[in-house]
Amino acid sequence: MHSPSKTERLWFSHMLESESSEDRKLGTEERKRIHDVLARSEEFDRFLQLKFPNLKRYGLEGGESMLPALDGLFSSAAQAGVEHIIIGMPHRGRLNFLTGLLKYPPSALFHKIKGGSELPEEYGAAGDVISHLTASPSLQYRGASKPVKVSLLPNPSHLEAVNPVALGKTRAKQFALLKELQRVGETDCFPGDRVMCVQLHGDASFTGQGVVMEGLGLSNLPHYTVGGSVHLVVNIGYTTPASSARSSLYCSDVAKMINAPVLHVNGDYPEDVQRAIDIAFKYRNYFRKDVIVDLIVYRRWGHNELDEPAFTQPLMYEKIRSRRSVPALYEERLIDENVLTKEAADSVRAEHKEFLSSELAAAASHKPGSALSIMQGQWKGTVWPASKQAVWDPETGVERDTLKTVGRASVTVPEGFEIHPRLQRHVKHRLSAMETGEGLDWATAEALAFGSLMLEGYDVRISGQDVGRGTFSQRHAMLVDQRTEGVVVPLNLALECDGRLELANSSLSEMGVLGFEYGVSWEKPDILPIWEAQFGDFFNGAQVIIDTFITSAETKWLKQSGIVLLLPHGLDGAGPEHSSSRIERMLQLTNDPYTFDTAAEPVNVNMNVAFPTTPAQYFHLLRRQVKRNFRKPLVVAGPKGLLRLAAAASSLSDLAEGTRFRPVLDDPAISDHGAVSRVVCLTGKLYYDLVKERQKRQLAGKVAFVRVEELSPFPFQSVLDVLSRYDGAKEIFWLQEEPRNQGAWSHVEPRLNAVLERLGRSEALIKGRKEDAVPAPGIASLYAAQQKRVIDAAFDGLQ
Ligand SMILES: Cc1ncc(C[n+]2csc(CCOP(=O)(O)OP(=O)(O)O)c2C)c(N)n1
Repeated sequence: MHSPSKTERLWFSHMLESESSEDRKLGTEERKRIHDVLARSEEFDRFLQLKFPNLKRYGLEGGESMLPALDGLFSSAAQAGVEHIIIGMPHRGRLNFLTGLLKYPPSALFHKIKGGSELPEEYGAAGDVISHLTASPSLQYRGASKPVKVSLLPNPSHLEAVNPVALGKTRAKQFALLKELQRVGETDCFPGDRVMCVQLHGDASFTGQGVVMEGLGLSNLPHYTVGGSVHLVVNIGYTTPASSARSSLYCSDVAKMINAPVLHVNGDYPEDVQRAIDIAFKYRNYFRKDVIVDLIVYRRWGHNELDEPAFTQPLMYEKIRSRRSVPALYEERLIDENVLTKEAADSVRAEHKEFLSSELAAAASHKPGSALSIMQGQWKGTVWPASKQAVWDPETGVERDTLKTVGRASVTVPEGFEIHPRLQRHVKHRLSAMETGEGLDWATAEALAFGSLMLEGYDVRISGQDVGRGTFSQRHAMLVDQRTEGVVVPLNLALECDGRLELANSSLSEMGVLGFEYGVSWEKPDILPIWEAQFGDFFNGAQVIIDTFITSAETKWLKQSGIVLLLPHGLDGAGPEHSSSRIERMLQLTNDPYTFDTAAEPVNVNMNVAFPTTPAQYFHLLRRQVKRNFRKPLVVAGPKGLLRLAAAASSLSDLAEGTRFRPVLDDPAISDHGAVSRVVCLTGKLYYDLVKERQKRQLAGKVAFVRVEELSPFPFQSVLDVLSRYDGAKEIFWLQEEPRNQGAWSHVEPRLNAVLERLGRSEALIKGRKEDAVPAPGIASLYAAQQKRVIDAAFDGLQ
């Protein structure tokens, strides 16, 4: 065994050697249960093969021991007091697991296989393939005082991508439970005691997918631990031989990075498998750390049942084909040992076959349930975003006195706590903004959003690299005592409320951390889960999570999420990779309509994308996330240069009662709209550079800058309302600093033109940089010349 910890090594030797072989023997009932699970799995695979020979079912033949492993794990966990298990798993044996252990009705599966939907039709969902189906039954195990609820999460085809999501959901559930227990004075519960994460893997993906290492890397971090996951690697082999698929001896060797123990067990011996998983569970429960079971099995068919494995592995498959199946071998053993009669074994199989036949007959009349689990339980009270009851634009303003209380609280430290001398300015600035009601910067508005939500009972969690202080040293939501390095989160300390702010400084991961945060968003609606990229440019390491969960979970699985992505964005001479959140890509991922149809509004877009230019707008966006009666992902292209820019500051009155987010901001400097000869539409921080330049060129009143603050859904009506004021304008165009093939233009063009058409105007043009392969150049003089041309374009020809 590989472990640098003597305590753990001793624990294992005690665990393995203290029991005699007699003690280890399973009882008759337990052995019959194993047989039952195996035999039914084999019959299920045979039945599917017979009835649906062209189906890719990713059967479990050869790997059937996965089921007794999971059954044993659930049983051990339930007996130890675990009440909820969250599972992320891939395709292999999923249908066997769903129907064999998770009470998924085979009739529902057959209905789906025959082309039906797994979801109620009235929601217009796109649905997903059979190997991503889910279930969340409550299972009662012998010896357990309570049932255990097992939730198998939906997942995309991208192998391993679901694992951080499962971790995040587990953590959020634990956090909510611990808060609840603290409220009633019960403090003897730790993360993991009642909620457990189980991660299943294939051998090739466990070795090859980087997100596995990212998840393992999170496992022992304070804001990411779940008290240990049990990992089960279903080591069934891969179409490419191991010698070409990995550089390590074992597929599980990646777990050595966190010194997680690995138990290798031969799947031909299901009782050993159950013993291994039981030990793994006990280890996880005792040490509250991750543990791996490497279940060594084989795959009787190819990657799927339509694939011929002998193309590439003829010798191995000659051996495999001569083997008796695992269920058959176990059955023979139990018959030999008089645990089971041949007749009893046959009747287990016959009854299951009969059951499956009756379920197949029932498939034709199967109707997916109309109750959505997402709007039940902790999601009760939310509505479906496409429904008439959905409130898209709630008021998000907050009473001034409350804002002041929060603002002061956000920089309050305990007596004797010594903050860094340079942070005194930060504190003074915030206190004076609260006093005067003016000069609120970005971080202040954010603190006011967080604190006001906490006072209303919401939790806020912000996750990412250095989020406590903020990448640009702007946030300082967590302060450090200069003598002791003790940490305080002033909002948690100074506000008396139920809501908590969790500042989750993360490892240097994007996919793992965003996936984790996304999982948090699935757990409950009364939390604001935020992921901040250090620079927007680095989100692409997490593109899989964005594509396969954030943008598409609602339509694939009817799952809502209020996740917020904060992506610092904007050209400021920082070179190709510190300049762009690739807002064009985010916009391309939305299903925002191209056409202007007021009657169809509000449009249920898959995600909101905004580029706010004032702290107040940011404040309202954050609050809107949880004040809506449904949840929707939000991408915020965040400013870097605006964080402390005096010209961008907001006043308390912009956040006060009666205010809300405004998707379009007209130019506040224009008093006579009819006299304006040019209207420049834009989004983001470029606005402030243009205003400055307009002043310098003394062109006040001649050119107006209209900011589109929300890009998805495109605010057709607001844009129309604003532009119709400029009836004397000779030209209206779009200006952006991003290269022409990037930025918001490709999204804006057809939509802005739809508005201009209503106004009887000709199509809009774009001005700014030309097409480029990079978001920004790295040569300073080149950047400056390009940026000057962008600014000049707003004023060319005006006098
Ligand atoms: C990220 C990703 N890459 C490639 C694939 C295509 N693919 C689907 S299953 C599979 C084999 C996975 O092997 P393993 O993890 O050992 O699981 P097994 O199917 O053998 O049980 C591959 C390559 C995928 N689904 N996801």
